[in-house]
Amino acid sequence: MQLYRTRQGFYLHTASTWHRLDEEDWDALFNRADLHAHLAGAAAQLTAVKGPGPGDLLAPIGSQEVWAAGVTYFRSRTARMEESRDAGGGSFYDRVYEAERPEIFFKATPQRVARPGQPMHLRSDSKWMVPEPELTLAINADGQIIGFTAGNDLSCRDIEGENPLYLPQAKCFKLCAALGPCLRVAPEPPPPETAIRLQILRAGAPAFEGETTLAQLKRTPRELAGFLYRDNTFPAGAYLMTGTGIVPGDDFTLQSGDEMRISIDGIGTLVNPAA
Ligand code: DO4
Ligand code: MG
Repeated sequence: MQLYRTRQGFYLHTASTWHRLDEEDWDALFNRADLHAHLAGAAAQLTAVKGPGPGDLLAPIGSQEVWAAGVTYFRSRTARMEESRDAGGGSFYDRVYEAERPEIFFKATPQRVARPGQPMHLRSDSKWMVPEPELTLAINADGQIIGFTAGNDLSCRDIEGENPLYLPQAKCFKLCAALGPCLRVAPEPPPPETAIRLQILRAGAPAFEGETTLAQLKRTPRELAGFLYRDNTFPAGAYLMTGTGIVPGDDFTLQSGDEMRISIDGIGTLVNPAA
């Protein structure tokens, strides 16, 4: 079932029917121990309503921090090795792809997260930026994965390629992340055949299209969530992007006005312009 946060409150979409929930506290809902059963009960009791419009959607986030895993797909490993070759960073990426400990980095506070449709920021000091379409785990305060959403880990390839120590600047800036369009509440991870697609439109025409599946993800959602929560606390829960398996060719960079479209089976399509 899909949980939507909107300007009018929280909506549940299940079996082609929309319901409007009574609650108003996203963090409390996100951290309910019985979330799945609670929403199933609400869907059985509440009357059907008209669903929200695309302009009403907010990012499915309250006080959760957003973190991200990296180099979890072979394609990402190869792209990072190429972009950092001149800086001597090449072997870091190869090693972290094979290592037991994954790369995990801080991505965004909630105020840096764009809602569906909201322009994401192109850094003034970067000439090589790409969207990264990532399955994103919703993890409650107890460390349980409660669901999934689509995430855009907007990134500056030139800044991270110049020196791996610049990663926080390449990754974390105003409106550097987007989440949505909904939180798919599900106790089990999506199946390996789940497709992740990225389309970038320029003046309405495709400028890039790519696709991968979760079968290409080298690590399990539980493994990544376990590393994030190891020796750490998240009182409101957290989101964890699981890495990108789609990287446009080295000659591609985003331009202002481009439309980034990230689709994940079972979640929907997250659309954000670049500005
Ligand atoms: O190490 C650089 C970033 C990796 C990343 O964001 C990804 O693989 O998705
Ligand atoms: Mg990424």
